[in-house]
Amino acid sequence: MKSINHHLTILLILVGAASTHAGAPGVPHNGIHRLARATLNSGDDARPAVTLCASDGQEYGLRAHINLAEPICASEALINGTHRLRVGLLYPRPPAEPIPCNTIESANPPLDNPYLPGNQPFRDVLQDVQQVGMVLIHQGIGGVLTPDQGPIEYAPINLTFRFPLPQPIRADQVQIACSNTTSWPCPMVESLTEIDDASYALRLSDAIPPGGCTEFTFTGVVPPVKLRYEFLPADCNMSGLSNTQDLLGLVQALNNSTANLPMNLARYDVNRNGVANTQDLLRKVQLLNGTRSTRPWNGVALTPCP
Ligand SMILES: [Ca+2]
Ligand SMILES: [Ca+2]
Repeated sequence: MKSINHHLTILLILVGAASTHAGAPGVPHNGIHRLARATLNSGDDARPAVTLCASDGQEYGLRAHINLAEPICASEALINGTHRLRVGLLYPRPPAEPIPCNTIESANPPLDNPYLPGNQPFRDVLQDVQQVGMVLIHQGIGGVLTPDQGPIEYAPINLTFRFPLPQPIRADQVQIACSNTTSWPCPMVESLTEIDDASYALRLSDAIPPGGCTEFTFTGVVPPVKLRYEFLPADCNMSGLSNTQDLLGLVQALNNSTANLPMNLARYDVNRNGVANTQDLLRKVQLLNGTRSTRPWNGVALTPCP
């Protein structure tokens, strides 16, 4: 393949209704115009039509004066110097179907909350510390001493992207933001291990802090993708508030024998010992009162992910 590296003039055509900007699809508006200039590491004379995944998470159609003998990965384009268009894979032929943005297909702990409908952060509601001798150990997602809850593995975080990544991502390309660091600091990335070109294992320096939202941004993916978790100890009924109503929810689950279903341990095995029973009622009362915990949780509302 002929390889060149220079500025190429590309024709940008918006397709579909993916734009969040006002105006009809395909009509230049709000700073996005038909003519754009980009730097790409490829090409000569053909004009493939491709669909691009932009940095705003939208998808745009593109016709470009470039020839691509094979899929390549380019970095980004500046549209009229104002709109940044990050380019993922470019294909040699017009794709039959639009090329969707890469996302995280699955994660363990789960990407989505298994107990509430809709796409939302996975919520950990179990105990926040474990006493080992005289030492209190942080527990929660990413914490190395946090046991699995049924089929759910809490540490490390295993994630699978929807599509293979064109190049491996590194640990320094994972940003972590925590909305609540009053109990303990936001963890750092200890390691990011590639399992295959679409799967990684992420190890943290500590469990994610309780009380709020922890957001991982994978900046090595184009466009960056996010993974969010929430942690509110003792909130067994997933109401976003820890109080005595959660005791009632646990009692009911113990009475109707649903508490020990494998997928339910993540909300009812409060002391994380692998079985849900009346000891978890005791542990929940302790959490509400602040015994062997980072704080009293009775009456505390979760600061949810935005
Ligand atoms: Ca609750
Ligand atoms: Ca238990």
